Amino acid sequence: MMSRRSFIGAAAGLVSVAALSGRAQAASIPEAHYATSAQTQPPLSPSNGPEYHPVVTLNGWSLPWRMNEGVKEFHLVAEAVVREFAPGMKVHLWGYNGQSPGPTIEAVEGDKVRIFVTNTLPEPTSIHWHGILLPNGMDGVAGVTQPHIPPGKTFVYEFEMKTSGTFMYHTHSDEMVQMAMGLMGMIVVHPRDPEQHRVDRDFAFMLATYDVDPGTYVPKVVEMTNFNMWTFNNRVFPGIDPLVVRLNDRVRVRIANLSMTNHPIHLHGHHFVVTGTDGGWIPRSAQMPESTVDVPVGTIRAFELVANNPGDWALHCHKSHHTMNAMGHDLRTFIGVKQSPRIVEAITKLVPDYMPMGSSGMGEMASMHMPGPDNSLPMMTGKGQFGPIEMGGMFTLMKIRSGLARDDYKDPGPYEFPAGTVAHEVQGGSPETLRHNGVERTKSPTARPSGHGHHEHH
Ligand SMILES: [Cu+2]
Repeated sequence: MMSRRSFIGAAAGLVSVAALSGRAQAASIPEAHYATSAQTQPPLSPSNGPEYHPVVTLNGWSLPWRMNEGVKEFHLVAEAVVREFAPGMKVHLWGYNGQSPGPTIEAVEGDKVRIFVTNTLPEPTSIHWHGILLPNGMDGVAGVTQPHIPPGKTFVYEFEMKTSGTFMYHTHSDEMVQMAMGLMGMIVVHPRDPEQHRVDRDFAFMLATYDVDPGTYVPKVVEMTNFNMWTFNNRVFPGIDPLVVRLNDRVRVRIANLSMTNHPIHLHGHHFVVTGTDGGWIPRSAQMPESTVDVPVGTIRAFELVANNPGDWALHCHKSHHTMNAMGHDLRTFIGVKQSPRIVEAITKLVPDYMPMGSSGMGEMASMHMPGPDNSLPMMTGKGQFGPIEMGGMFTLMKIRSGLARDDYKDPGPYEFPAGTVAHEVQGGSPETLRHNGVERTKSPTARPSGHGHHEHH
């Protein structure tokens, strides 16, 4: 009990509905904890039941439970929430217990769980437990395995967490609308033996996408392909917290994809191995070294690395359009096109809000202060210690530092590079000087037939 209480006390933005825990213990439905902020909450160590090493949900939190005669009882409330995607932009979503995605549910292999689901949405819902092996009637497919949960009602699901691994939960009722509104969360089932698959830091987050017109607040739920907000746990850069890691820690990152497309997630400066999916753990003999892992739709990929290279390492989706925020303007490609004042004037007559930009790329936009509509973010933004970062969407940093405490997840600030280790300008490098000094661009020798082609024998 102590560790749960001190966690709740320490974690800003985490509150509990029940005024008296004694009253809640006596009630047949457990209290519903909820979170009021999108900040990453510290790991929630188990207050009872078997020991495990808890995960850290990026810009999220884990749901406390109560133990009732050997069964872990959780309470999810499906409700309308306001989720801040990044400072300056809030989106009206549907979620669970105050946020979207909902809180991570953590349990241990072999745990019996009872999950109460209260529906305060304006329409019926249900929850499917993706990847969990359970009896058919607990699978949450509304109309097929259970009646819909009507607005204002509470249903209960009860099953055993038979296998360890990374799973998720999401609505399985009016799915197109309810998934597009954010009704999803993660489930982490820890091995019974805490030493099995043991890591020092264990991160989890979901991939989701939304179509929110700049200046509006509600995602367009009929959208199928044309999304403009690419999120890690319903946050976009620069609103995504860094993954803070102690030098030489063994690190796991669990990524679940409930968007409409695949996301190749790339980590700089390290090689990792993919160790798990939503089907369980991958045998060592089948693990491949990678530096990018593609996370297909409706799946989970967990990868592990030894963080032996200190620094600020980019962790991002490799689809370059997914590391941008919504475009507030219709942009055409003008790279290499000289835009003289005369041409700009002529175009402006035809297109009054035309902005001359992009003739040498669009990086300059990151430092332009274009007035955007209310509740919108710059397309590319962020400021690093060397200049503008020119990113948005699915982008964050893994910050690897020596000298951190075991449980220190605080942002350590920008990396202090050892002297002489940063790429820098050299003197005499201008094209003119290079020519003057006889450093010419050398044509490589023309390729010749190798001599093995059969036409040689004619
Ligand atoms: Cu992507």
